[in-house]
Amino acid sequence: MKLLRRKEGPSLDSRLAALLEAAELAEGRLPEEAVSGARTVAERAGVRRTLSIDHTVAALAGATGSGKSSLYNALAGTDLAAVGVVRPTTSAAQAALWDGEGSGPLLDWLDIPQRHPATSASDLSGLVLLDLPDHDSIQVSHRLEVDRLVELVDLLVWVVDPQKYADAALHDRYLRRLAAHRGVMLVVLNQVDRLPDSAVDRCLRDLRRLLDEDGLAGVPVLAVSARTGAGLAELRALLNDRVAERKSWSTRLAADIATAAARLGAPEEAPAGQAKDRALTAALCEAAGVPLVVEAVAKGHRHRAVVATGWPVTRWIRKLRPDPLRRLRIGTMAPVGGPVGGPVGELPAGGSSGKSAASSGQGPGAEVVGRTSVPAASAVQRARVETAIRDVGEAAAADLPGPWAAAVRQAARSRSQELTDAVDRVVATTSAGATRRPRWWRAVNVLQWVVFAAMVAGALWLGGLFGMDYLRLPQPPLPTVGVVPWPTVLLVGGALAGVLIALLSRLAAWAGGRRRARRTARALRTAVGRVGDDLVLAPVRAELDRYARFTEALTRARA
Ligand SMILES: Nc1nc2c(ncn2[C@@H]2O[C@H](COP(=O)(O)OP(=O)(O)OP(=O)(O)O)[C@@H](O)[C@H]2O)c(=O)[nH]1
Ligand SMILES: [Mg+2]
Repeated sequence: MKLLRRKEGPSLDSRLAALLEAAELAEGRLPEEAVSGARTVAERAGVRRTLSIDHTVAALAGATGSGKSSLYNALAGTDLAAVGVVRPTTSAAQAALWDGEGSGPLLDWLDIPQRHPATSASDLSGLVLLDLPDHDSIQVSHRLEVDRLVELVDLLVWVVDPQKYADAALHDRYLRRLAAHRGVMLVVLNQVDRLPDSAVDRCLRDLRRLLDEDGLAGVPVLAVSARTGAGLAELRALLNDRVAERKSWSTRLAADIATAAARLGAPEEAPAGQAKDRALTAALCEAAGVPLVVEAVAKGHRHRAVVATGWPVTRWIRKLRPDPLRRLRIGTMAPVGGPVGGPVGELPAGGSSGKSAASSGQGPGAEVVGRTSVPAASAVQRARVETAIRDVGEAAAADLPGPWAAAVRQAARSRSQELTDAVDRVVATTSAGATRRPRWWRAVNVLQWVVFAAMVAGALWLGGLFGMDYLRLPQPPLPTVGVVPWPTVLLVGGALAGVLIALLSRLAAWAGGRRRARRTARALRTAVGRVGDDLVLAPVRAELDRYARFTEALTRARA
């Protein structure tokens, strides 16, 4: 017996675990009924396998008056159950035990207090035979008792009689639904002593046809008479085979698992979800005002270049105008733990440092990054984002069964509330680096002031000479460059050089601004794409993954 337990155990074990796993993964996705049904089956199976597996619990079930109690008595060899003319007769299930030692906990679990030892031949050793009330009873309690025990027993023996074997109540409510349990089912046509011999065969053929239609092909059908004892030997032999195999309990549990798994869903390959993230990134970029920011990056760079490297005589005019980038409140608030000149300045040519920007934008260190003043998204832009999110959900849900498709669509939307803030944050942090000042500005600035100083020196020198001439003082000797006196060279040369340096710097700043704008655009697309990935695609992927694990668990549960 121990050997058998080991043989049956692992596969049933893993199938049970798989069923539980599938139920857990389906929680909140599939109808509660199917999920809790699977849990109940798993729980019940778990208990049954810890109880006596040396006993096979077979139940005689059927309509009132079909002769269940008569058959029960005939098999047990003594009149244990009342056989009556008043219908229904049996109101509570009772058990006849063949070698019932150790079956106590099993019968306790089945909640059957009435137990009797059978007195007939002990070749049925290990059989626990139950006489059930009628399944089609006018008494609700009878029907409930039957339904309860039909779920629990190892072997179902349906007792029908020649009048009522085609009853819809039997076929619709029980047999067809239990098609998966055909391996643990027998059908007994009782009261054949009431039929002429020729009618028995016809009746059996008809019953066979009905059972085949119920999906119960292969289920043994026996013609018996509890009254005359005809066919009882065959029935005993059949029961004996099943009891000796001691497999009915595990076959039943396996059928339970298969049925519960089937209620959770059909075995399907989880489709590989493809995500439409391009459109999403584009819509998010538009809504977050990325084109506006990129333009401001270029303009801001030129603005700051003029302030830093322009001709000192006129650069103050530029200072009066606001910085286009700072006007968007970008670069004014640095993320804690990183200099303002962060991401963009350190960008490699590929512009892939959007990651660090995005992560610093979402990390705890970036909390001081306030909202930018980039105008809020227009209704059209918001609608485009929503459409893109919906498309992501639809594309991923395309090949999924209904409830799971709904869960995937919902997953795509689940964090969309966070998008606006998250995207704004990465726009602020990613483009903050665009305010970094190139080193050459400082050198040019120094040069500008040197040239400016020369110009002023020339002017003062000329002014001094002019004053001395005015006061008719003797002129000191005047050094010259060729024929041009030095003060004039300093004044005119200084002015011309200052203007020339300013113009060249402006040219360089124009190119630099364009380059910086391009890099920022790339970094922003990457960073915004990552936000879309985190908040839209990741939940979708998680749900698809859940579905894949679910189908995989379901396949294992059915194996
Ligand atoms: N002729 C004949 N009568 C039978 C046979 N088996 C049972 N009966 C009679 O059918 C009637 C009902 O038998 P029961 O054994 O009480 O039927 P049951 O299925 O237990 O009925 P409930 O307990 O009401 O569900 C009784 O009068 C029996 O004598 C049989 O094989 N042949
Ligand atoms: Mg009865």
